[in-house]
Order: sequence, then C-alpha cells, then structure tokens
Amino acid sequence: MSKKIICLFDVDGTLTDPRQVIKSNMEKYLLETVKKEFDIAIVGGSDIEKIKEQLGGSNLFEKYNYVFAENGLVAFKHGNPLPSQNIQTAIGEESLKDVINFCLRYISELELPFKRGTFIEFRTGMLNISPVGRNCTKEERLFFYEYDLENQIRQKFILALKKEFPNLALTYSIGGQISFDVFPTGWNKTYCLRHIEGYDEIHFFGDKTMEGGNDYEIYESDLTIGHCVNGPEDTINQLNVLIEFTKQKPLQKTN
Ligand code: M1P
Repeated sequence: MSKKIICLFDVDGTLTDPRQVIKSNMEKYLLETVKKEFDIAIVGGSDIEKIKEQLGGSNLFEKYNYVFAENGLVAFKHGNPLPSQNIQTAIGEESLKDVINFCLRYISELELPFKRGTFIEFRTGMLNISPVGRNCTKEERLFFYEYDLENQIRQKFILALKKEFPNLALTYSIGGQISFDVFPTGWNKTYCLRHIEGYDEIHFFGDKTMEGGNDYEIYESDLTIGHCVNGPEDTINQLNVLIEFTKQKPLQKTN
C-alpha cells in the first residue's frame, strides 16, 4: 500500500517571493499536480491576514488541508480553528510589558537612513518587531534588507534583547526581510506538528533552514523529512523529484 504523505510548506521564499502574492503557475501546480498525489498544508510565521493576502483570501481553507499561521499558534484544519495559546499568558503581562518597552526605547535610539510606522505588531503567539517599521513600501523593504545585511541591525537588536532578558524563555527568529519574531521558546514552527495526524510522512519545504532562521527547527525535526529550497521555482523542482520518487515501484529482490 502506498504511503500517506502530506507536504507542509513555508510561505515567504518557498511558495512566494517575500511578502508577495503567490504566482499563478505555482498555485496551479500545487492545486492541479501536487494535490493529486499528496495532501498539502502551509505553516507561516506571519499572521493569518498576511497569509490570506498572499495565498488566496477566504478560500485558502479549501485549498489546503491545514493552514498554520504564527508557526501554528493560529491553526485551522479544513477551515475549522484548532486550540490556541497566547504570548501574554505564556510569559506574563509584566515581562511582556518590559520587553515591549525595551524594544520601543531601543528603536527610538536607533539611527537608520529612514523609519516608517508599525514597529511592533502584537500577534496571538508572538511579537513581530520591525526596526524600520512594517509600513514601509516594497522598495523601502528591499533597501532595508540590504542595509541590514551590511549593518546587522536585527542581529544586534536580538543580542541586546538576549542581554537584557537572560532569564526570559524567549526565542528570537529572523524569518523575513524587515523584522524578527519573538515568541516563547518552543513555539517555533514545530508547534504546528502537534495538530497533524494520520500521515506516514510529513515533508517540510522551507528556505530559512539554517540555525537562527525560522524554518530551522521544523526542518531538523525527527517528525519531518526536510527539504531546503532557494525559492518558489526550486520548490517546484524538488516536488517534481518527490512525485517521481514516490511513483517508482519498490525494487524487486533478485536472487
Ligand atoms: O514568513 C516569514 C516572515 O514574514 C514577515 O517578515 P518580514 O515582513 O520581515 O519580511 C513577518 O510576517 C514575519 O513574522 C514572518 O516570520
């Protein structure tokens, strides 16, 4: 009997360009080719509204068997919400306030070529911190990304947070271009795996699989078979290989 497989995809850099809408060839390929062979699911670091913008609005839930936003802290199976937890209960209001105040002070003293708005996005299971501000345009986003590569703005910010709060069990994770996520340790993308049941294999596809990236833990997890991709086209190539491989008949033993 053939194995029951589910393919679980990161969003930015795996199914789409960072924070962009999925291209029609990718969506067609997923829905018409991959879905014939395997179940499909997504796990993003972003909140559910951003994932809907990128992957197809309200009928998102018809396309994917599972949809996991915020690493799975916000989770849906066939469109039905699954149990969730929030960051304020996990770390406590006082500690959370201290972290937010520290970030606001740090950002206010940070010298950057420009700043925009929405520096802290408060989500269900995480804070998303953007030194430049989430309201920047696509061009400004790309500029900041290059500037950050040269100047390590986010890395230095994370080091300052770790130094200030050595006793808080928080993880700092860079998943995109202009921000980083802060969440209780353990609430990385492996969180979503507790919701997936009934498969022989879970194949995870992600681009930020190096240590410190937000796909690292789930890519390395014993519960998944990890595929490291370098963009949407590579995701398609690696899926083609997986489809071919699963179609091959098991080798016959010869005497
Ligand atoms: O999905 C990866 C990341 O996407 C966004 O990052 P950025 O805006 O910095 O490119 C955010 O939604 C972030 O939370 C998420 O991890």
